[in-house]
Amino acid sequence: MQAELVRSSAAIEALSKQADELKAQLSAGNESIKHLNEIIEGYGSCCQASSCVSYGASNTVHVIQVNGVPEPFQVLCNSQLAGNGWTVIQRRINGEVDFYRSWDEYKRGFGNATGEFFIGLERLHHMTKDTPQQLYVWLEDFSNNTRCASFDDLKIGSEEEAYALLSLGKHQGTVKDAMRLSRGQKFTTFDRDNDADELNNCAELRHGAWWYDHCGYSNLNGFYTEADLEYDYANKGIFWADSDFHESDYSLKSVIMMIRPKDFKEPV
Ligand SMILES: [Ca+2]
Repeated sequence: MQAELVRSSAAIEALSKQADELKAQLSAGNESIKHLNEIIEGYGSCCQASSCVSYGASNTVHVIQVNGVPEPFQVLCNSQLAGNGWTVIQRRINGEVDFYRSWDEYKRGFGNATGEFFIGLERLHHMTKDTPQQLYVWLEDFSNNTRCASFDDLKIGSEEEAYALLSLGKHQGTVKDAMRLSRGQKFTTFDRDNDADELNNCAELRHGAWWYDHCGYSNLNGFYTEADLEYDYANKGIFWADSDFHESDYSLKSVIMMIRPKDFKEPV
């Protein structure tokens, strides 16, 4: 009798364990379905959304469709740093992604929208072509000091124009305008030298890719490192030179570049 009871209780325990496992599977399945629905909704609303403005207060990845770009694509939205509606175009946070890349890679874009990435020059051209855009640059050093610079009229040329920085607009913010020499410059990569330095390729000198002049005071696609750059890698790191912040011998910890239509107004 007792043996039977023990057997039964073992059987009940096993059944209850099975039930728990099934419940867990069901819950995981529900989560997957929820996630798939979110993605489908994203693609459904993509055709109205041409930027993060449509997504309001959001800090996640959404799908947008931009005039002139054949396919919808994923973007990271940001409403934490400077209000709603910002579309992130470049992000450095941990050195996971190599930014020393070719013209074709900068043209197409690379990296991961939830991590480090560059959105791509072709998209950037079309995103800034018809709608005047603000650019917001957020910088953080390894002591967690942050600075920002904003510009009120970013415009990137076409590939025929070598994705030149046609316009940047008026500068404001808590850090100097380290892009002042980039105004009007074409984009340069290690395999496409469009800079103003006749002897060198600035992308090689700076281990980056940028709207280099000669080679200029900013290098946000530079080499990611926590090391002191003074000797070996000076001028090759991620820098935004400002004598009141850091010079070109200091490589920053985090960078976010993002854009938003100039005529954006927070809903009342
Ligand atoms: Ca050159």
